[in-house]
Amino acid sequence: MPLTIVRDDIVHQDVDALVTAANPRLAGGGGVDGAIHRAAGPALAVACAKIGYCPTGSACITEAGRLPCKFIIHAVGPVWHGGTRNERALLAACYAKALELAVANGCRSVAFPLISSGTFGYPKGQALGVAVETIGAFLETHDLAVTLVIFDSDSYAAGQQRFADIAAFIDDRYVGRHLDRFAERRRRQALADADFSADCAPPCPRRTKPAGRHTEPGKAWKSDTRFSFATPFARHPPTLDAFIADRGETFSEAVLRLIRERHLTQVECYRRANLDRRLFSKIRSGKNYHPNKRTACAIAIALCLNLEETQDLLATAGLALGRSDKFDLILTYFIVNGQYNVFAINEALFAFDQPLLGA
Ligand code: AR6
Repeated sequence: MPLTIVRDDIVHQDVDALVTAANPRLAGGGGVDGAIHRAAGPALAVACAKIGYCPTGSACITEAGRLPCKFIIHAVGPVWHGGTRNERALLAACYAKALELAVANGCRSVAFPLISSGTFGYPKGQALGVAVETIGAFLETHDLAVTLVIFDSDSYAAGQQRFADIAAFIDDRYVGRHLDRFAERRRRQALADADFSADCAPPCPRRTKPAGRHTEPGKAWKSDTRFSFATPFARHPPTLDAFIADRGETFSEAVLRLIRERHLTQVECYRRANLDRRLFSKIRSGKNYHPNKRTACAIAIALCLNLEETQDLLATAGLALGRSDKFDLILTYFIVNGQYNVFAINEALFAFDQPLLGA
């Protein structure tokens, strides 16, 4: 099930459980804990007092007072001491414990703040990394919708610093594109000239199977999703009905074929894609399902497709990755570097203020 990262106030989240960043005495305080206690009313402090203590690196659960959610999970993160006192492991442990408590209490959805990253001083960029990694690992084996709520612009900027290499990749492409403007114009002109000479050549009845593609024998042009409409027809062109019917593999068919070819289960596929199970079942059962770009790209990531295979899959849905869009460039960056962790990609997309994959 999906992990979503949003910028918001956690008390506005419509979930079964809210996680708060507590201290070991569960005594309430400022930051996100203060906001949750104020919204929940005095009943929350009474429930906390009954428990009395929760060690660092762990979490406990109470009722939610006046808040509309069912539970508040009090997670106690570590105070930052420069990374010398096992802070990373303690932070990961309190996320893991909070997730276990949510599932054990029948929650289907839970929202987290960036624990320890305020009063407790954990560097925000690193805190975000620990949160995404721990929640991502948990979701590989559990069905739970998790929202990570980032409150302040500092956390957001910290995320961007962590992705300096992606920023450079994007800049390079932008700069490259502008510098290459004239070269690109010449290249297009050359292509147009080549097309013109192809049009003058004898008509080609069928396209041949392109090298390295996943096409079934005898169905070469049918599954070649990049069939060019400029390609001349045979001497006897098909009727419009036949032409439309012969449009090749749909997105849903391509996804099911790729899952089989890569020996994945469908559950593995939707979890790796950060997709909701119900959405995936629509793709599976709707032969003509038309995905949006975030969904189609999420599935390409789950299937570990290379760039050409990704473009082929996207093309079955009339989509493509280009060079003029940050979302596309970030996806391209991860694919060409062979990095297929959807949660890490979403962390980067969030840092660059782009829509996330899947969820
Ligand atoms: N919604 C979402 N996130 C928030 C909100 C909010 N309403 N308010 C703050 N944050 P902190 P800690 C972010 O200090 O570092 C308390 O006094 C905030 O920007 O709340 O774990 C407790 O009682 C930051 O990124 O928690 C403890 O004594 C993140 O939440 C101590 O502070 C965590 O900041 C815990 O310190």
